[in-house]
Amino acid sequence: MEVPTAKSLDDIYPEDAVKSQTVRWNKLIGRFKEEFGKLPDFVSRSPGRVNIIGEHIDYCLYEVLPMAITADVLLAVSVHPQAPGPSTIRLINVHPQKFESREFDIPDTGDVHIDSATLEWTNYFKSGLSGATELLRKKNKAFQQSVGMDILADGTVPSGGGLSSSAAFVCASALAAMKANGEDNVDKKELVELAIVSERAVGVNSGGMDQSASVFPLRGSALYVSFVPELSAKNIAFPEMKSPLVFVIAQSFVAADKHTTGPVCYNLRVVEVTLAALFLSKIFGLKNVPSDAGPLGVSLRGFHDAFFQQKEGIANNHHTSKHDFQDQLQTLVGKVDQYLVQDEGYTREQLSEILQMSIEDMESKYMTKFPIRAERFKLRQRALHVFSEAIRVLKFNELLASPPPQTDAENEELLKALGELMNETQVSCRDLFENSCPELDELCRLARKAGAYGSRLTGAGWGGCSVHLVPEDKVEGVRRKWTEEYYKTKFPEMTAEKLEEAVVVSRPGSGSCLFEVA
Ligand code: NG1
Ligand code: MG
Repeated sequence: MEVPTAKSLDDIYPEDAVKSQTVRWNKLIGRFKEEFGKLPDFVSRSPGRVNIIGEHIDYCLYEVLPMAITADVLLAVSVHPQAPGPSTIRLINVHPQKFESREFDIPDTGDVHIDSATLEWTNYFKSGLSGATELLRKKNKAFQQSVGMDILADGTVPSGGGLSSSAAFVCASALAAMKANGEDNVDKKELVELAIVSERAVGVNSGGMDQSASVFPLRGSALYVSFVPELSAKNIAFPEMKSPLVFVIAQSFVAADKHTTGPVCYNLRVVEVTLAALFLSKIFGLKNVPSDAGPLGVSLRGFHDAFFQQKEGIANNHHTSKHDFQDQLQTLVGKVDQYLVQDEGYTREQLSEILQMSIEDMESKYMTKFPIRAERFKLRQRALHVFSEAIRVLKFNELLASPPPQTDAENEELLKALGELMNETQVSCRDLFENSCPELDELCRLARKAGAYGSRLTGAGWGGCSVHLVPEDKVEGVRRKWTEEYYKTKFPEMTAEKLEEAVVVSRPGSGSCLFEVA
């Protein structure tokens, strides 16, 4: 499937957003003309996402269920004519005080240099550009170097907020670079795959959920993303319901910046689940745990499939029915409980002994590319979270696929069941994966008190955003509760404008697209 070229903003946004988006897009084009003295050739757009369920399991290669939101990144682009010598990229942001204008050259070799040690907004552009360059080279041996571009960027996805501004930026950038270099029909899957690898170049050992959720979605659907046997995504329409599903997103305003906290938060978790996969494979004497697409080359899903292959002779576990797959996961929860017994975590020495691998080897293989800091590795808790979360995604998906409720009671029952799964995720994140924080816990508690069916953190956690399944008639009540008991109490100085941004009711939006201007 190809990235679509939108003809009007009605193709891109939910009905109620088109008016305000028209104002924004016109402003963007006007500003572009002021800055660069001409019209852009096209606009490349990619949205942020909210993850409905399936947290921190994408990089373990288990299915997840995010949806695209309306907030997005727009890149208005004018392409320079091809010329010998270095090509120049000029990048301006509509908020130049926050994101300074930059200019850089791409040398004749075509290679794009990224200094991932610095937190710099244009790194995300460079990473998309560099990924696109590589893909274009693969497709056309003669391709070497990207053309130059003038770009004006406008992003409405809050950064560091768990709504994946980074993936939106990388996907929009890669798409812009493909288009600028003459690729009119960009394949969605190719774009996602290149964006996943590109974003790792910026220093985070990420999974593939965000890029999938930014590119693939069709408006009105959630996205069921699978990573095995290969990356694929299925749009899941929400069931027709008398009182529809409403997801409310609330910011904690605790900044969660993965580049600073990576070594003790996100990147550490990636290492822990990898070590858990190695540990379990060793304990069960698995011979064929294949290396896979997980960020460190070994995943809990890889262990899972190898376990059932060796124990039960199931060669292609991805053909196993969802029901049996759930049973397998339940079995694995039991195995972890029985064999990964150390609540206090495992030291490097203990792991080295169990894995029969020297500490130096272990460190150089798994802890060097993305450095981490830890004395003990809580494999038990992390693996319990991953397997149980994978079960919850399957259950949630099953509920969405159930026949539409006919009566009010059935409607209520479905909403409650969905909400309950989200609540269980929050408990698991808080207690087992330890990626929540008191502020996120508090937002969830308040929402449930005001009538939310389900409440949990969304995205990486340790701050950032939360997502809540709320009955339509209780949305205002929940908002009031947060305003009074969280935002105003915790941030008494907060401006009305910022408060306005804190809570967003989001409908499932559409994925990446291009828009031709000239
Ligand atoms: P955020 O921090 O919300 O962009 C991150 C990862 C995802 C996924 C979630 C946790 C990146 C780009 N994204 O999302 O792949 O692992 O955390 O479920 O690092
Ligand atoms: Mg991100």
